[in-house]
Amino acid sequence: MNKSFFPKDFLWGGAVAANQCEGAWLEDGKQPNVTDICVGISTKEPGLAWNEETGKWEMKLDPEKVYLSHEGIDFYHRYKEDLALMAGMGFNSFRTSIAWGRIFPNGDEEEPNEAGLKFYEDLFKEMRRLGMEPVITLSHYETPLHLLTEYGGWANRKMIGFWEKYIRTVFARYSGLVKYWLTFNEINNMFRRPVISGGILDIHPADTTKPLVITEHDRWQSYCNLLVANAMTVKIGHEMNPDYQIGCMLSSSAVATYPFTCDPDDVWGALNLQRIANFYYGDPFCLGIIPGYVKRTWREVGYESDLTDEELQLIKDYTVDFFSFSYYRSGTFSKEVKNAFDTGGITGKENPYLDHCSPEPWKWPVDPKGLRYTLNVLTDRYHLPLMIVENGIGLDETPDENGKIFDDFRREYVRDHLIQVNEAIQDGCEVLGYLYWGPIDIVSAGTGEMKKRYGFVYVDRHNDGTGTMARSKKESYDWFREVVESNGSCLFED
Ligand code: BGP
Repeated sequence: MNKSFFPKDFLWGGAVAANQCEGAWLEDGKQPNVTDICVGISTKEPGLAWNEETGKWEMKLDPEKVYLSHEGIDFYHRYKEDLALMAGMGFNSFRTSIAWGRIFPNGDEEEPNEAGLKFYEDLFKEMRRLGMEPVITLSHYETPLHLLTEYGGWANRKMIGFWEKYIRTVFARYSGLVKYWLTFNEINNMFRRPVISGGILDIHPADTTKPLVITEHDRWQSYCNLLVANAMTVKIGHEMNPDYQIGCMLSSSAVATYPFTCDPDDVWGALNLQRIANFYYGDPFCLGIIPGYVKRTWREVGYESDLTDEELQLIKDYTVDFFSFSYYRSGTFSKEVKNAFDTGGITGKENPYLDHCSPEPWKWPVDPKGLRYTLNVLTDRYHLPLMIVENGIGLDETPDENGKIFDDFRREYVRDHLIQVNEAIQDGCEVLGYLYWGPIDIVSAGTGEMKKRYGFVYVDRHNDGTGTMARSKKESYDWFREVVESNGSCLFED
């Protein structure tokens, strides 16, 4: 049946992250967070160097590199203009993150930084003034760098205490302004990008030229610490404000991992990949259990968890209120190739049944039905409300001689994915909202580029750091406004 089933209170909006848009990386008291030393989270060379005298890692930026995130798109100073552009599309919600380093610059201070608290208070008030429900990520790869270089980041149990101080501070300050909170953005990517996306650093490195190497012990110790921190966030959030809705946020493109053949090895491999790339966090966050397949891995790598019975009970008792996630594309598992990963999901053998992908150089396959599949798999597994907080397509776009950008590819990508969301709602999936990733051009997470543009709004800023920062609407801007204002029904009109 071709008609809209989007509920009347459906959240329509867009999503960004502090480290990819705000800029002002050292302004008003903020100290570096871990993304500030990287050009994209896929970097193999973060700006870290070992100091023999202090016996610690320290920030050492590469003068040859352009760290676009340091200025971002200057959202820190221009957010009123940008939110007005979002409101111009009829958004009733908007996702961004609080940069932890604006609130506790080094992460271990006793008192918070008032300038940072005030910035986000003004930002959330402006969202509400414009009719947008804030959806706020507590950590979007923005762990204060000092917590890594001084303590080793999430491999150190002390992080749980630093985290508690941070969330109590922001939960108290933004009560009445924020209802939806997301804990750790795509924390399931931590195993592939432990330093940047998880916030772990080996402070006793065997090789002081390799800052990205971590031990199996630190990997799984951080996993356990994060499970405790996530459950603690739900507990404290509900105690401080019963209206708070607290969700996990997982990269979930890998849920749509298809067996490349009906060879049982491929079928098993696809399930195993869903587990090691997504469910190994989703199961504890949503079901309160540490799954047997994780414990098998612990036996195989010789890791012994030090979680106490009290902590295991906390994890069991305080599961999340909803499951938020990113979906960009599907992938395949074949026993003949080794899967790789990027910020959009897994890469492996190309699926011959998908008829197109995004243009060069990223060539992300387009699989709208994979989003319906993902929504249904997550519903069947967790029976929780779901919020799509990232879906979108990055394109290399240049305005024409009249300053226009005709982004038909983006309009068709969004249309086809929303039609599948509509199907999933009819399948019985409880979908809270669709927040498009990057409604305004921002710095790419994976590559640290401006060239990879997601926006309905173009920003005149380029990979080499040049540009006027001027904003302009792309062709898709008015189309998406019509989708939002019609609550999706225009998708089904001839
Ligand atoms: C996810 C991140 C976002 C966003 C997205 C797109 O991993 O949560 O920060 O950037 O990837 O990735 P990219 O910007 O690399 O295209």
